[in-house]
Amino acid sequence: MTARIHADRVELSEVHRFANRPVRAAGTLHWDILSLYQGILDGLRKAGPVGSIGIDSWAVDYGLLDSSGRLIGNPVHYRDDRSSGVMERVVAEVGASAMYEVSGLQFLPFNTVYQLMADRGSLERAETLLMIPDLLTYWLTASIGAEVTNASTTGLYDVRTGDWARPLMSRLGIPDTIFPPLRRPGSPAGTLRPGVATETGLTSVPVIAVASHDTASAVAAVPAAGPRFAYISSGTWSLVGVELPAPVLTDESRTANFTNEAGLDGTTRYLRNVMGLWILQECLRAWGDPELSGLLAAAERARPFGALIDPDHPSFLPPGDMPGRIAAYCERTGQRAPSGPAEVVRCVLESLALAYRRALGDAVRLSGHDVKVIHIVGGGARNALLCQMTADATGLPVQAGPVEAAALGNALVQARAQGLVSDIRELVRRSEPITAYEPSGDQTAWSAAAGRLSGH
Ligand code: LRH
Repeated sequence: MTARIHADRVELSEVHRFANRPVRAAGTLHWDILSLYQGILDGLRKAGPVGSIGIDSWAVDYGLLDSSGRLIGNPVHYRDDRSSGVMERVVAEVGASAMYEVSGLQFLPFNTVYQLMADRGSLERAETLLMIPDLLTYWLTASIGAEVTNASTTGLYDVRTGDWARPLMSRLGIPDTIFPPLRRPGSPAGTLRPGVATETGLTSVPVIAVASHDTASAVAAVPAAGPRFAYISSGTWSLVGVELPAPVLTDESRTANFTNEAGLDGTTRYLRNVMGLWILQECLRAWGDPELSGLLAAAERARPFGALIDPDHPSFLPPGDMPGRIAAYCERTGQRAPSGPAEVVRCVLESLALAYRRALGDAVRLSGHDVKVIHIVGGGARNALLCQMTADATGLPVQAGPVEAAALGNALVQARAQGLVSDIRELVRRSEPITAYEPSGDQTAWSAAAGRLSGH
């Protein structure tokens, strides 16, 4: 994406889109990192002259470099099952409180820390660990660093001090020497290597550290006008929460499985990972990728509150036969499984809206941060049915958009670092269309459905 900064608005354009297709090889699900890097080089070449570059991506995954700076193996996908059972073992050994009071991180089986514990062999040969955006930055610039918003998803970052959690690393036998110095969003991250400059036609272009965790960039671009908002960064995942000045590290927060990820400018992204549109995407894949708009229209007409699932159930995490897993979940919980795509889609969307309601209720209760409006950003902002259900299920107004929030947050942090922008959210508000949804429909039916779900 390129962003052009005007005096009163930002104009985003897509210059190059490429698929991100994970590859299973010898039983392990990998990211095709070289193909992603090639896509970046192609995109830079097509972009033409730019003032700066910033990279954000999904969190938790990493590459390891050996002593000569070469990548040891292909980064493994967080949906691979190599870390299955590892979290339980590590938590039993170290203690959930001991981990949470340092990292403030939600307990998810794929957090970097558990992946590393499952990757001992590579760890022995590793000199440097780079999270995905840091690895791509290194290939572009030769500069090594760890951007904080993404570092905060490792489980090895201390949210109290804003530094790596070295005592925790030593307790786990993970060498602290592999973790590079931290970089804050807005700080320099090198300039293009001469070879990259030649290949892309871009010379002396600086790379700027942005909020390199895509969710942090998306939250930075939430077009909120005041502090009393919640957000749902809605894509493959739905990241549901509030922005706070400081982390919440209480026992209640830990047992409610809330995360304290680092946000832009020292804020805390206090949120829960809800499984998100992944469940729908995997259903579509299983059905041979039919047109979504037709299915959503059919789902809108389908009977409300048939079967309900808990989207956060671990059986929905790996890729595979999602309609079959939904049916199996329904059977286990004594429900009639939805029959046919329209009913399945209705079940998934209502269940997501209920999971949002639960996460938002928990966020407000645990943080004491009052909420007047929900901002939905990311691809899910296009899904009118889900946006309306979210307003209905929560009883709160929803403001949907922008879809490309992560790209906007990324670009505007670069622009701010160069003195071109002062208030990121204000510029997004001026630039992007927002669709409003008011709560309507039967609130008691949503409350009853929430009660049914909590009984599973
Ligand atoms: C969303 C996301 C999310 C992480 C997950 C691994 O893309 O970065 O915030 O938890 O991917």
